[in-house]
Amino acid sequence: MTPATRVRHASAIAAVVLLGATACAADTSTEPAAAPAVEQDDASDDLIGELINTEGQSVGTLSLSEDNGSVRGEVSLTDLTVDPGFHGFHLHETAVCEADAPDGPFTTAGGHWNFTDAEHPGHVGDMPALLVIENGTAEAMFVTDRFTLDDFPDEGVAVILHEDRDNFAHIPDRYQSEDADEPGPDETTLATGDAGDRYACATLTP
Ligand SMILES: [Cu+2]
Repeated sequence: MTPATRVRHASAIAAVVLLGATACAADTSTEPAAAPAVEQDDASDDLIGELINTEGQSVGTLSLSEDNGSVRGEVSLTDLTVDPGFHGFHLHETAVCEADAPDGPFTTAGGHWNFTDAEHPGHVGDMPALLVIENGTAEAMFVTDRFTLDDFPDEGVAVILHEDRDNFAHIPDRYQSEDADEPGPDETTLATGDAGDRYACATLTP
């Protein structure tokens, strides 16, 4: 045994003795064991938004709840008159749902909610596309870690269901926009996913 290995050996024994001492101390303790921290699922903290269409009629809800460090979203929509298929579905930055906004329905909800430098589809408020089926309903459950419910600003945000599909800025380099200098997604695509007009809107306020 070299002097160096002897020293390491001695340290290992010391560590074992120390661990033993700690275990003994714990065994003789009369303190009740601390209960493990359990995250309470407090339904009152959930955020629920009721979406209205451009006629002001309710078409269902999006609810968001904390789920072990991530957020669970549940969507249940009915009476949708958009084409069946996938539709862009995002949180937008301003909690205002104005069907008769001057620039078009629900445009006052602003752009996608985002507090990072990311572009679409990396925005905080980018959620999975919603599949509307032939009978005009859409049901979905998803989990996201893009935000927590604590991240919501006091004024809230809006959720928007769009008329069109979200392309998630997936524009292969063989395509070039008239507005861009180079192939691939242009500025509009990187901001919106080209999901088209806004069909329904809800505010989500903590
Ligand atoms: Cu949107």
